[in-house]
Amino acid sequence: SSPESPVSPYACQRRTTIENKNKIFTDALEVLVERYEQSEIEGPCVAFRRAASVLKSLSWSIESVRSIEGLPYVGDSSRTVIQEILQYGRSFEVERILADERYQTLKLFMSVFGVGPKTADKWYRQGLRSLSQILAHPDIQLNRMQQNGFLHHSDLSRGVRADEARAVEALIVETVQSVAPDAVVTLSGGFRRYRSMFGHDVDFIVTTAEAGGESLLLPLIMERLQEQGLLLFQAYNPSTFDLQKVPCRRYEAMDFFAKCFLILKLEGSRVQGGVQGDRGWRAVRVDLVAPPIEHFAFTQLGWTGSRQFERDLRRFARTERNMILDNHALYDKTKNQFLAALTEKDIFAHLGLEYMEPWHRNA
Ligand code: TTP
Ligand code: MN
Ligand code: MN
Ligand code: MN
Repeated sequence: SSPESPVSPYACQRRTTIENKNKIFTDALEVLVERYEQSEIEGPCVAFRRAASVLKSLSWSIESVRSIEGLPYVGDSSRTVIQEILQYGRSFEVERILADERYQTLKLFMSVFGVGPKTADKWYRQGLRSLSQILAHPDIQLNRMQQNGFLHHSDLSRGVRADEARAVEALIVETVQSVAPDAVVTLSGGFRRYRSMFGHDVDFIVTTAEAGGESLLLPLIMERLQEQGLLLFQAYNPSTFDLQKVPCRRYEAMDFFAKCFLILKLEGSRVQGGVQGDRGWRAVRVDLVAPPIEHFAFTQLGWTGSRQFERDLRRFARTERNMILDNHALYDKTKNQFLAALTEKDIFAHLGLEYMEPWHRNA
């Protein structure tokens, strides 16, 4: 796009690579997003997310307020932030948030695996300000996920490099081959979008052509990892999938397929040196989801992200096509029928959208 060409209000109609020409502006807007996410205030959160996403898709850098006129979702609040940055090199509102004790503390608490905005806010209101205060507090009961979040916090908050993600992929592929030779592993999430560095985890879809076989995959994989001493933590949700319940009307669709949230021990030379010195391994967050093969394309589209791309894809389906899209299925409300798909391309075609490569989905 040039400053003159129109920009779609839907991320699924904008090519967004990881090369962001307006990072100084989108970083600022994303601080505002985060601040409202912490307080679970939906309206401004959506507005700033959309504005940041529009700016990420531009092939040009913003150099004047005039150049952002007519861009979708860049409203008064976002424009004020952009204008301040253009004029003073920084936004005062954003600086105030960054310096705010509540913002900093909730950000720290929410950086722990298993801690969301409600728990973080509760701890803050109890007067807690650091991770060590939480661990030392006698009345705080951590669940198993949070205990492991604290235990592996320094590794997990370091993020995952692309070469580490490849090492995890090799491990998962090898594990799946040994327990279910017919099963197929597909990388998804940020690393499929070629988002080069610092994913917070590595995401995979595992499925098999054998009817019903997908329900056995995750327990077998976890068992094998456990035998090898590589499973540091697992939270497993068996499938609650039921065709009667889909497509899901909830805006931010969760999915019902079997999935597990893991912390794995990644061993070997490709491991980044940690703060504990060169112990030869690091902890890595890994997510696995196992849909039945006939739903694979929907799961692949839903788990590749980005989250903003997914939100806009569902909004486009609903608003522009009278269809409901989620991680399981696509339902045409005009024709009153499900639309089947073998590949992501089929889904884009059903929606009347030009296919978008994963590396263009970094909205
Ligand atoms: P994430 O792994 O959270 O995000 P990401 O891979 O884009 O970036 P990073 O890991 O670096 O933070 O989620 C990947 C996609 O999977 C995202 O589009 C949301 C989707 N997802 C679901 O649809 N259902 C789920 O239960 C989960 C956990 C994720
Ligand atoms: Mn991910
Ligand atoms: Mn994430
Ligand atoms: Mn994930």
